[in-house]
This record gives sequence, structure tokens and C-alpha cells, in this order.
Amino acid sequence: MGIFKQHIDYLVSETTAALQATGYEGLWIYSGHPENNFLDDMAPPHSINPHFKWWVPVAHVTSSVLHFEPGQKPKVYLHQPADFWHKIIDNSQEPWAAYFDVIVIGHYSELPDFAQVRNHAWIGSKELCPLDEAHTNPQALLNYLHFSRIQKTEYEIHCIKKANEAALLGHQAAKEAFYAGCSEYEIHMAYLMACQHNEYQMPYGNIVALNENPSVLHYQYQNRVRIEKGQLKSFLIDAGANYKGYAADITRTYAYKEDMFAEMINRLDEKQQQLCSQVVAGQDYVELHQQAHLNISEVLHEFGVFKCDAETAVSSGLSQTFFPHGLGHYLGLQVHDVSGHVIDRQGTVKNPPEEYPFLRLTDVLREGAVVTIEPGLYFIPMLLKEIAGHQDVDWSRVEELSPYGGIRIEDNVVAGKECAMNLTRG
Ligand SMILES: [Mn+2]
Repeated sequence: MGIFKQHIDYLVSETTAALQATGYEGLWIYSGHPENNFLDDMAPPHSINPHFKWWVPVAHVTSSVLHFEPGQKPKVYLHQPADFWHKIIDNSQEPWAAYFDVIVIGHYSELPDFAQVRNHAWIGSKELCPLDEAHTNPQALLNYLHFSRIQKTEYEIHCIKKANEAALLGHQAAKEAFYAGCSEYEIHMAYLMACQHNEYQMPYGNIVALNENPSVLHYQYQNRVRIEKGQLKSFLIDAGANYKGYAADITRTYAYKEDMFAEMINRLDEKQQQLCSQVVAGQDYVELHQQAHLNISEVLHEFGVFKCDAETAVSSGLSQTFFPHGLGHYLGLQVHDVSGHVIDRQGTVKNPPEEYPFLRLTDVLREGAVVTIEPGLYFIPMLLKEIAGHQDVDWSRVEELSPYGGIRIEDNVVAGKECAMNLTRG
């Protein structure tokens, strides 16, 4: 539990400084609660307030509140109603609870009278918030805390590593299911089974794409129909896992046969590993993204898609047709973790360069930040149409490779002081 204590100490010192800097005496953080669907008595799976799970590593909690005031032990009002409809888990005795005063409540009405507490801020959904607007999700306070979330504690890195380990079990099962000729849906189910997750526990919807489907970047269906083995070409899977509220986000691409596409995957994999090794404190992520464009263009040139050299493909903007998304993003309590476009505690925004509008991370990497590195190359009909007949493209090669959809390879990497730490490999 040593690393969890260090984690809580970090949260205490960061939150104390944040409250002082923004003029509040204390803080309430609400876990949130399930909201029913429109005209229905059923709610979608509850997604817990990330600020709450930053402190309290409990997956199944709703209608609970954390109270923090500098100099006091943090308090958790843990909602455990008398309920014969649901299983109520008593997590008030778990090891994490030693660092809090845990007060079990049966009903929201047992919470303290918020109006009696002077000058506190509230972070959480607004419906139940008893405070006025100036004290509800104040932007200056959120900016401060979101910036604190960039740098991960040792405990958080441990959680993301455990999430990676679970996800890799799924990825291994998915790979085997692909080579066995399973459908997208069957691969998806094999993945869930292997990593022991329910679908609602996944940090994001699995992308399980066969043949041309990887060309849809967020392909959201799982086809139930098997593809004949003779017709199978490629498989892209972008799927994560969850450990104590922390996410893994991993992508792999496979070729069904040992063909040119298989060689392209290997080549992109080499480039991706080079990029991963550059995840070090002080590295400008925008520059890394630009380098990825060059790397991807080198692969496309080597395999005859680009007739021009890689530099020309990048400077003319041609590479953006084949790599239209960003190199990656922060990873943590949220898959696309906060503060990707923010460069200081005041919330100063640094937008991505005009030519790369979808880049989710624009700052210089800080020690302890966890990022994804996910270069890709795709044959996307909608984008190819926009450059139809382009003289620097070998269109017969594009036609030959389009049925494979595309390639993406994604690892989760910690920016170290001197070297990168890849949580997905090694
Ligand atoms: Mn990602």
C-alpha cells in the first residue's frame, strides 16, 4: 500500500495548493449517479466522476461524496443503501479506506448540510449541487487540478500497467480468434472473455475490424458473419481494459497471410517503436507527431504507394490523406485524458497546428505523463476521392492495398526523465 499512500499524499498537496491558488477553503467531489434514459426507468452504465476515482479506487459506487479540507483527513460519504434489489458491496473496510474517514450513508439526505460549510467548491454533476454557480465546477480550480493529473504517480502507473496486462490477454485471444476464422463479433467476445471484463467495464467501445473495415477509424460494429478463410486479409483491433478506474488503450494489426501487407505492418511497427523510445521528458509532442508523418510516408514510399519521397509527401500535405488522426493522447482515468491542449495550471490553451487539427496533445512531455503512441496508415475511400489522380500516388498500388483497410499500432508509454517506459511491451 506504500504507493497508494504516496498517491494520496500527492493529491493532498496538489489539492491544497489548488484551493489556495483559487481562493476556496475546501472541496466536495461527487461520484455521480445513474441517470435514467428518456421516458424510461432504465439507466445506461454509470460512468464515475474521474475526480472522485482519482481519490477513491472503487468501481461500483454512486451517490457518494468526498470531502477535502486542507489539514484534515479526507472524508468519504459512501452510499450503501438498504436495498433488496441490488447487491450492496461493503467496500468501507478495503485497504484504501485507511487513508480516509469513511462514513457510510444510506441515503443522500444523510449528507452534511452543504450550506453550513463556508466557501467550498463542488466538482461533479450539477443536479444535486447545493452551491451557487461560482462554487460549482469552478473553471480555475478544474484547470489547476487537470494540470496536476498530467503527471502520474507511481500508483497510477502501476494501475495503467495492470490495465495493460488485462488488455494483452484479450489481444492474444483476439489474435487467435482471427487466425481461426472467427467473425468480428466472435473475436470481440473472445477478447472480453480473456480479459474478464463485461462490455460496460471497457474504457471505450472495442474496434474490431476485418479486411477493409480498419479504414473506418472508429469502426463501431461487430459483424456477426464469418468471412471465408480464402477471403480473409487483415485484422485491426483497438481495445483496452480497466484497472481501478485506469484505462489501457492498445491497437494491433495483423495480416492473414505472409504478404506485402504483412511486411508493411512490420515496417510500421519498427517506426512505432522508434517513436515510443522518444517519449522522454522535454520531448515536444507536436514534433513527434510531425516525425510520425515522415515515418509513415517512408513506409508508403518504400511499398510503392508514394512515388515522391517522404519529405515531399509531408510538406505537400499528401501524408494527411493516409494518416488523418493524431499520434496519440494522454491516458489515465479517462482514455483521452484531460489537459491535452493545455500548457500550464492556468489553463492556457495551445491549439494543434492548423494542418493537424485532430492532434489531441500539443505540449512538451512532462516526466510521469502517460501517452499513447499510435501511428497509422489507412486507405480511406472518402479521403482518397479528394486527391483522385494525384501524380505522386501509385493508384494501382492503392487499389491493391485498399481491401486491407489500414494499419494502426498503439502502445501506452510513460515519459521518463531519461528514457521511455513502455507499459504495453516489455
Ligand atoms: Mn488511443
